[in-house]
Amino acid sequence: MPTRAGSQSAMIPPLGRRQFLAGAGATGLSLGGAFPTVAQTPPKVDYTIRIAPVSVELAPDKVIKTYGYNGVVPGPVLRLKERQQISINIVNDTDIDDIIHWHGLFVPSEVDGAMEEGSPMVPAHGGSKVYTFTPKPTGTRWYHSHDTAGTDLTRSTYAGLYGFLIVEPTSDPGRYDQEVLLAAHHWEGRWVSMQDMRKGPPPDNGLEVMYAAASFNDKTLGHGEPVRVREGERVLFRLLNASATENIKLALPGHRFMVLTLDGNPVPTPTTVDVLYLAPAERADVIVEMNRPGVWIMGEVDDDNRKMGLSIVIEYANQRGEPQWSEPPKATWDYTAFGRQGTVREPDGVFPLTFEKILGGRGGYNRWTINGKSWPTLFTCTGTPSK
Ligand SMILES: [Cu+2]
Repeated sequence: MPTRAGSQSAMIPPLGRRQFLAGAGATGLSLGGAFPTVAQTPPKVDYTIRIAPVSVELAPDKVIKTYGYNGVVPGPVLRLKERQQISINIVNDTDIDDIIHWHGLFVPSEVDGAMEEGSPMVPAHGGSKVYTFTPKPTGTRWYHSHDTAGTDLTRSTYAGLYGFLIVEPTSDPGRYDQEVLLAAHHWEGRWVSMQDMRKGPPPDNGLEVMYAAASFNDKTLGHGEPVRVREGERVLFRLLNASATENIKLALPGHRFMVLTLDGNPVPTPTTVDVLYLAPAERADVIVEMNRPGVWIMGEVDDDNRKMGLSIVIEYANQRGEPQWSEPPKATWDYTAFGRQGTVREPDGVFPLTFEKILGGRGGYNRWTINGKSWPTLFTCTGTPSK
């Protein structure tokens, strides 16, 4: 599976307006024009996304049976133009109702792809829905299933139901030599009692999810094409943590990440880091200056996660040998490093939010609350309103 930009977008069959008009024209012709035809103008559809079962070969001995978009995992890269309206037809060829959420876009709730906000589900067994919206703001966004998985670790974001959605600005200086898209994901989740496996969790901790495999895009280390680079290149990595539950920490030995955007939005202070932290759903656009020729492993800092497959080979031109990994410098993650310097205005109001994990006991499920309540029970935010 290609990791390069653009290579996946070629796989999307855009169903253009012209094709529809051509079809309509042919129908009109066969009727001979003798009857006033009832013009059933089909909506203009720019893309069709089909939700269906798919097999993902992470490695020859690791084939995952899951669900995906248009037969590929991640789904096709959607490159949309800023402020240009598009229509996306979603077809659901699975046996449960599903829905696609456009993560990070400012769009009306009927087309946002969140059922609790009022977007309709796409019915199972071949149902379809056309979502029309104008994408904004620009940047690295993504799309994913917004179905509720509950305790089923094969559904929604546990499955291969995610893809990049990039809103391109009308003008882009593009100060990089190549662009690489990497979506991290964890596979084959199962519920376990952590306290039975290692020390640490309290004895009455509920079940937690553990995974058997992880990947960048659809491959584990060494089973896909390496990212091929040349000395002196500036490579733009668009990184997405599409794992359902896991935080990830990424490094490329001997190289540093210049963070330009977080969650698709330009950071006020672009900052260079050795290790990049991404929580589920987070994204970062980073530039890496390729100035350490060799064959390297870019991947999870945590050994177990990296060995489970969350890594990829970075290969300089004319370099051979086993891919090298080395421990990155110790680093902490601090969002304020990318923020605006200077003093922060006093807040207009203060609303304390208390997040709690309620232990489920061995074999039970943990719960989480904000101010003592769990969704969909609403809580009243009490605090100091504006002065
Ligand atoms: Cu989301």
